[in-house]
Amino acid sequence: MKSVLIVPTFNEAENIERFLTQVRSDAPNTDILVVDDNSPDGTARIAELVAQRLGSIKVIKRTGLRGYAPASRDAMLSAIESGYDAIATMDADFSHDPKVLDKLISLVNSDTALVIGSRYVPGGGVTNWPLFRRVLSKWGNLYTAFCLRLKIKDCTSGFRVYSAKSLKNINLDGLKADGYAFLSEMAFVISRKKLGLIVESPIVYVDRAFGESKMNTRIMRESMVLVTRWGFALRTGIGRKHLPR
Ligand SMILES: Nc1nc2c(ncn2[C@@H]2O[C@H](COP(=O)(O)OP(=O)(O)OP(=O)(O)O)[C@@H](O)[C@H]2O)c(=O)[nH]1
Ligand SMILES: [Mg+2]
Repeated sequence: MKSVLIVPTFNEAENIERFLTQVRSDAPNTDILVVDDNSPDGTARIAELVAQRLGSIKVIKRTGLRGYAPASRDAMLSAIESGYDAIATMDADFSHDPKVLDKLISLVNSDTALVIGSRYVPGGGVTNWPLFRRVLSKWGNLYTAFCLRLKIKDCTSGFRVYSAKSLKNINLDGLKADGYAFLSEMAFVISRKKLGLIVESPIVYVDRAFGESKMNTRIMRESMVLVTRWGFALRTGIGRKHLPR
């Protein structure tokens, strides 16, 4: 199975070289697609230098409107076009352990649409996150699963692997989210369209040691608004046109 790892980056100059080197050593058979949003700190340039050294790394340099979601969607379209079978995503800040990537990829088969590296199944967890982030993430996930009627414990984990087969059935350009709500939206669409099994496998999430989080109130608000709107539309039929398809 041909696999690729998408790594969205914004200002990850302190992490990117070590991250790419580590992924290559832990998952040598997986190509890497860095999708950078014109980071002012020169992340893309560093990634290109590492790519020259290690090979099998492509760097997409986006300009214009930045965002986790549009960057991920662009990279997914590029990965589908390149003929990969398994398309993984990970953060560049070492919150996700590169050693687990191969295992998550190995769980993709013809029945599986999405494998989620999950903090909230037995064996999973979060280390050194402040209480506020823990509560926000845990309750955000419970709320999301309730609204969207998903039997998923960790809808918002960015460490995951999609089967290309499932992605090909999604109109990525028609999705609504700009920020991390994209992650819930993808799980929601896969479930609604019955594109295959969604499997959770435990991961331990580690708070970043270098660089800054891009999480902000706008992104949190977007998540809350979209999930609530979709949950409302599911139950009442009002605003069905807002449902992702
Ligand atoms: N291309 C692109 N990547 C982004 C953008 N925002 C965040 N990222 C990347 O997405 C990944 C996750 O972002 P983080 O800032 O770590 O968000 P988080 O993991 O929810 O927050 P922390 O746990 O506090 O680090 C990282 O690799 C970021 O560099 C963006 O606007 N564009
Ligand atoms: Mg992070």
